[in-house]
Amino acid sequence: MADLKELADAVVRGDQSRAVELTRAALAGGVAVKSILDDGLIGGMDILAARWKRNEVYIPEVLIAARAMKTAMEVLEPELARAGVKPVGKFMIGTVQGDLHDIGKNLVAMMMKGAGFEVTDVGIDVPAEKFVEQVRKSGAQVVGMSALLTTTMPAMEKTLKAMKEAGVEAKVMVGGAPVTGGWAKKIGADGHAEDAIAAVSLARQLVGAQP
Ligand code: B1M
Repeated sequence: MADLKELADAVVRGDQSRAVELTRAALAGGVAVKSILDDGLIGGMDILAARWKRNEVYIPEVLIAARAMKTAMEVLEPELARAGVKPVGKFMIGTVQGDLHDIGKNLVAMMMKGAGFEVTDVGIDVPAEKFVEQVRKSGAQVVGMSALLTTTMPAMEKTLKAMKEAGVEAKVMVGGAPVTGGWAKKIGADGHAEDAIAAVSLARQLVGAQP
């Protein structure tokens, strides 16, 4: 267990090479893959999420930690598949049509990965039809739409309508600086999240996992 605490610390510090080294060492030492994921990598991201909630860390620190977690995940992923460990859920995210902002979207995607979701990122300026096509392809249970411009918020409504018309059953959540809970309600989305931490809690709720 001590090694996994060190691994979580390496993630929190954003120390990529140490996180990879400790992940490899834990695997070689016979530590269960699921423990490495839950107590080491996700454990580290949970610590960071709590610090972010308390305004003790800034966005760059979160991004750096998420990158360390992602790099270590690459070592772990084949073992997770071999051990039959299932993700918390499947999440898909994109920035809606007409909108090129992706920093917040990327942060949400990284935090979702850090929380154990399988994430499909469909990028920026994503037309409604592509959301529909990709949600089917990815089998996502939750779809996230991001918008940073008031002028692109209507594209969320258009995309949601297209998904409903196509019979897509995935839950839909929305976010981005100008987006509010009231807007989510108005367009018929299943929820709104203020930031990446809230997005993880909401997605967990939407797939019926513990928030
Ligand atoms: Co743009 N831009 N921009 N811009 N830009 C804003 C958004 C703006 C507020 C600046 C301003 O005027 N003060 C303004 C929008 C005004 C409005 O409509 N309300 C604006 C504008 C007008 C424009 C252009 C139109 C400028 C022009 O060309 N005249 C243009 C539009 C281009 C386009 O998209 N078609 C434009 C372009 C750009 C750049 C390309 C230069 C660049 C984007 C680079 C990139 O993303 N790769 C850019 C940037 C960087 C910004 C600001 C400065 C920063 C945005 C950002 O990354 N924030 C921004 C001003 C500002 O916010 N201070 C601005 C950091 C990021 C971590 O936060 O994205 O809010 P944020 O994400 C948060 C939450 O919102 C939430 O979680 C994240 C983490 O906490 N969240 C979600 C986001 N998505 C979520 C999804 C979820 C849940 C939560 O669930 C699915």
